[in-house]
Amino acid sequence: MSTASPETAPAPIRQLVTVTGGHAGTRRSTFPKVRPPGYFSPDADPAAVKAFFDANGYLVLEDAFSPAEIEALKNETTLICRGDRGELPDHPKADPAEPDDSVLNRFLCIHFPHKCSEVMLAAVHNKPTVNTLTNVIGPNVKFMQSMLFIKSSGKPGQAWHQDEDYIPTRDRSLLGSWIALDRATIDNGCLWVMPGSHKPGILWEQRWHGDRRFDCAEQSVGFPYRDEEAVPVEVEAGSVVFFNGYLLHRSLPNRAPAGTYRRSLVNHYMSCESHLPWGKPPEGSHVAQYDFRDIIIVAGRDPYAYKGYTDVQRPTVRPSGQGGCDKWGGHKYKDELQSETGG
Ligand SMILES: O=C(O)CCC(=O)C(=O)O
Repeated sequence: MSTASPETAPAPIRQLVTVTGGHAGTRRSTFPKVRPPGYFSPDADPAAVKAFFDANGYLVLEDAFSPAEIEALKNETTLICRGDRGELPDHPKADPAEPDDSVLNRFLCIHFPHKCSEVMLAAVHNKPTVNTLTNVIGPNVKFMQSMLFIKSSGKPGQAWHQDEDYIPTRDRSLLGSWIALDRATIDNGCLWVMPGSHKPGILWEQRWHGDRRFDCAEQSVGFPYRDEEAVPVEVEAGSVVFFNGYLLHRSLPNRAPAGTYRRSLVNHYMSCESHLPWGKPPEGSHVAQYDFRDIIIVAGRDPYAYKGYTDVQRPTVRPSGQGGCDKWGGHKYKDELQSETGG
């Protein structure tokens, strides 16, 4: 029996945004019908998978997540953005009457969604993913961070960069696992990779780009590869793109029709054997001893288990660059500088 009076009647059930992503139902001509090299199914020969990854620094695992799992992750994305999994910094909980599209449009990327969502946390342990991780990294694998990209139409991409610039390992074992929640295409801002660029083991200089196609993070410069050598990694929802932490990669803006998204969940892993000197070492401790311990073991054993584990990271919202990059150093875009100097 309902006890709701007209004054206390519950808000109407909201329609969660789950089916508007990518180009569902409108396969674009750019999408590879015949897959390029580097696309594997979960039952592919592990030796072939590892050989491709070692040579190129990336690979695609198709059908790693079921359609039901992807639906659950998209639902959860909407709930996180609305503040229904805990209020996000500087983003008050959305009014129940506000449409999902309007809420999702406020976000480019949310860091550490696994800290507020059981569904996001479960994705960290996805079986085909863990099988691939143990194949290419080794038997002992730990996880340390997640990022949830919403990237609605019109949102910027990320300029060329290498993830080990942000999350340093001591054995070059960092690996990103980029889970497509929507079909990712050139139009809606898929990943682009520079095949083989992980091999020299060099972290290239980073500089502010001043380019409105990209968000506030800096871009790598000075490397001996041309943009024309880059490969777009177009994938279906449910596929995972794995890439080495030294691989140069970028994404371009989402130029797909308004009201669509290029959602992806990116989880980062590395070998358990390496310390993780990530962030500022505690007062008085040397970086050589520093080992960040807010981690999850996803395979094998942790030789540093005796140190224990922490739970310190919380969800944060990454600035999109729209409205300026003040929080990331007050950088100005090229066109702003030109208009200031009258150029
Ligand atoms: O998803 C994107 O647009 C960029 C992701 C990326 O660059 C990363 O995860 O390092």
